[in-house]
Amino acid sequence: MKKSTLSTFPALASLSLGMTCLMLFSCSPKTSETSGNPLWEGWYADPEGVVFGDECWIYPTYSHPYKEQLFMDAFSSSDLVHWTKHERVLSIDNISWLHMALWAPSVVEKDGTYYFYFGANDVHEGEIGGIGVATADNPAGPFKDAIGGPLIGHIINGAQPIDQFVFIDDDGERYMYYGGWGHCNMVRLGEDMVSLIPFEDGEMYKEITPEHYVEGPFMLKRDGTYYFMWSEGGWGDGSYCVAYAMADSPFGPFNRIGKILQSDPEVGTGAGHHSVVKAAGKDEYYIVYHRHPLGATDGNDRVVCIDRLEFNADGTIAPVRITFEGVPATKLR
Ligand code: FUB
Repeated sequence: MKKSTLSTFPALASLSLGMTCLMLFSCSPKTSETSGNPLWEGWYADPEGVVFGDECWIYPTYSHPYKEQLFMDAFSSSDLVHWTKHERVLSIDNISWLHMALWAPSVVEKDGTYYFYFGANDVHEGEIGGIGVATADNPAGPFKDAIGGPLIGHIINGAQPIDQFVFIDDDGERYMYYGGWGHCNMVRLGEDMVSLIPFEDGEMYKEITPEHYVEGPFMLKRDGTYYFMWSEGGWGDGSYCVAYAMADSPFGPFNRIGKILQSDPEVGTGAGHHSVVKAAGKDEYYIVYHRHPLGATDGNDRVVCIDRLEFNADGTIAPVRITFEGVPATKLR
């Protein structure tokens, strides 16, 4: 796997980034003080931000036609401003049943192993595909298929098996929320992280779909409250956005409170499919998401951005202000 430092891009790359900015009228060059948005050059979407050690890692979908989505790159940073690209951390080379549409990673570390969950093949019932899992001994991979086929390969409760998010609760319980086509299920992962085990009531799949849910679930726990978030609208246009619910349990009920992330006609459109990272020891959160630059013409013209996620005094989430500046240099550990 190759590695390149984006902050030392050669002149040609800067020129091409400048041209792209000029054409799309909607990105701001990185300064040493702020990250700028988008965070780096290229079409990427569905970013999963996660903190490993003292670095923030972002694993996005390669946002190109389905047939070209056969690998994933990752990006790491120790200050949210300077990013290093890690090429092809997961690819068709190590997943025999992948043939297109590699989507929306979720990556967690447990006992020194990194587990990379992904959606593959835009699967329909009767086809091979769905949610898979690959492992590596470091966050840059290369990640290799852990079970030789999908972990979830069927349509259960109407949910396409894509867009998984893995959440480890404070008591060590491991849950996966997933689902496209307007339905969201949760499952329980075994201690091995590569198998499903029943819930205490014997169920394997629980449907927890909130009102207006489309895809892209994400869970954040803060001060004992479970903040469940998801994407609504259509990912290819400006209707895409993120809404949330608050609950006392990882099982919900998840009653929709309202939108927190959406288009800003002055900045970008279709902001959605996000994740959240937290600064250690501080009540400080950052939302990582994709949006279409102003002037974008194709649904896959999606770029990865970061902005602050803030809470109101009553614990609800304040609407996110999407920016060209991004966030200031920050140590997450
Ligand atoms: O990038 C592919 C798909 O687009 C994701 O799985 C959806 O959530 C949407 O963002």
